[in-house]
Amino acid sequence: MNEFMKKVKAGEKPVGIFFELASMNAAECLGRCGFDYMIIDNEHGTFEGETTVDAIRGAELSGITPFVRVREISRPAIMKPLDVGAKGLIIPFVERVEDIRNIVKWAKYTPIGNRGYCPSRKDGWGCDYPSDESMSVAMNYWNEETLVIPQCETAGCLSHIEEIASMDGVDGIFIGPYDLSIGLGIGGEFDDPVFKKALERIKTACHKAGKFVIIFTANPDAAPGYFAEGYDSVTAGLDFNFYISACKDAAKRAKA
Ligand code: 3PY
Ligand code: MG
Repeated sequence: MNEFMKKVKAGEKPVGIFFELASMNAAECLGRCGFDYMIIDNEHGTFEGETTVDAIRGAELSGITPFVRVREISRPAIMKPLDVGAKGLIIPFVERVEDIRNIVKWAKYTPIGNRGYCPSRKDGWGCDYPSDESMSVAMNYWNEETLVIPQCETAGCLSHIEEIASMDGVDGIFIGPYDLSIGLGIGGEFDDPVFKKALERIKTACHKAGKFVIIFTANPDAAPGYFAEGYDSVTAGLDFNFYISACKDAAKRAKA
């Protein structure tokens, strides 16, 4: 079973981080910091196909689960990170139920979707199949092993969240608070009751459908509060913020 899913099912409260720095040495360092997963950010970060696969290798080497946030809702943007070894996809800016139908079609093999089949890096170039019994055994294996996690961060997605969360092929939902607040016309006003009600609606929809829900915060100290409220996972920050603040602090202390 997918390592992240295993932890969610065991109630272990996995914590992740966005990986933006795009240095493969940084990927290896991040794997040694205690996070459960890192999200290689193809939306806001500087990654391309080749740098994404190297970051996945770095994550694998240091034992942290590699997720990829895709750049857009298109077949190549969704299929390629899975073929090179991502264990889950975060899909930004979903607005319609139709978007989810396409995402599932491209990310899950038949009978759930219609993902294109080819041996690739994900299965050791065809040498590491979980079973040599049949293609359908392999397809079922990968459908479970690679998670589809659309972001709820638009008013459109929020208005259909009950339907979206219950769709076959959607493993969980990732809340993007920045964009969701903008979409609700209250950018950055995270204490606004409208925003809080939206979060509650998403969490309830996910749990009613038996799906997990992840929330992002830039502040790691907020994570325990989110776990207490019942979120299954928290993505607690962007790597460069920690890098900058630790380096600034080191320089300041050295010059004191
Ligand atoms: C958001 O808050 O909009 C996100 O996508 C988290 O990075
Ligand atoms: Mg966003």
